[in-house]
Amino acid sequence: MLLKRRSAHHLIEQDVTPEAVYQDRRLILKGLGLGAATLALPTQAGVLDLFSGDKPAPVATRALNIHAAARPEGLTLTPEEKATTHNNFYELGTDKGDPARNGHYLKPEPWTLKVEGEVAKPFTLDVWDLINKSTLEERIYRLRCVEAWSMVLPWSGIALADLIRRAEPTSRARFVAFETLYDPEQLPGQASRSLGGGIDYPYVEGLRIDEAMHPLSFLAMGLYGKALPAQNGAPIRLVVPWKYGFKSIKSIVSIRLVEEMPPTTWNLLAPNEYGFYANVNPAVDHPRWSQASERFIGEGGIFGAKRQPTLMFNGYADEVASLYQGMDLRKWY
Ligand SMILES: Nc1nc2c(c(=O)[nH]1)N[C@H]1C(S)=C(S)[C@@H](COP(=O)(O)O)O[C@H]1N2
Ligand SMILES: [Mo]
Repeated sequence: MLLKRRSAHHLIEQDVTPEAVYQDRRLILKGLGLGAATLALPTQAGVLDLFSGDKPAPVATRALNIHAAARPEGLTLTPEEKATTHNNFYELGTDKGDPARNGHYLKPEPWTLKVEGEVAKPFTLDVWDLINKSTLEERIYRLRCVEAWSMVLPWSGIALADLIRRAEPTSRARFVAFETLYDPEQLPGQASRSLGGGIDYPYVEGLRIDEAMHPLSFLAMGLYGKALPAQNGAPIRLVVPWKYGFKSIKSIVSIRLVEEMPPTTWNLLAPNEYGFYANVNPAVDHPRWSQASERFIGEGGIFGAKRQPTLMFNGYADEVASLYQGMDLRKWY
């Protein structure tokens, strides 16, 4: 069991999968697909399709009603095309280009999101009703993946605190647990361990309640002024800009207020590498690579990307450092 998890993990957290390996794996998976009857997969066609790589990336076209953020001068945004073709969304494949190619499986409309658990007023949200009837706020946030690349993007959405407050958390609510949709028909990587990078789905994440209520914590429904493309977590995903990208769980169906610290996907997979807190911290190296610098994805992509120093709390220390006062951040990584 442990061995299986380890090897899957090494496969998926490589910084960039060399093209040759990628091509190889596609062939292997295609071969596997031919014998798919024995595997627990949605459809054989689905498997072949998942890694066939010949579907164009779906393009998000629906414009949102947003209150646009000012573009600070001298700030370089990651181009939209980069943000929608270099993704981590293992349910849609483990290579960076897979989610864009496989996004067509996900049907983000209609979509309901439950806010439940330790609350006085649990509710079910019709996400498209919210999108269609609100003016979403735009926020320009840095997102830094633990794999040492970063992007700066204009997200549109609402403060996470707004939604949580509506449910009136009880005094027992100390943490917030998030869950991604579980549906192997829509997220084919969930159909087997190997397709989904060794993860036990659904993908789950969590925050302490004060982190969740912090004004920076954001539920994004748009990117670049348009509804989220599947590969970026349509129709609603979390963005917690001071934490590693994996905290920013995609395609959320449940937000549950809970008493105990909830399990989180990457912590379950490799507890010595990924803790519950997952704050961006240049002083604490990942066990297998340095955290001191990162590559900013701008024009030109990952290989030509500019190296820059990693900032404590991803540059949001002034806003969030106080949340962790008195905590040993080497222990609570
Ligand atoms: N459900 C789900 N959410 C997820 C992931 C995933 O594999 N599944 N990957 C995470 C990781 S590791 C990162 S870096 C970000 C990437 O978000 P982006 O593709 O919009 O840049 O999504 C996060 N959310
Ligand atoms: Mo990540």
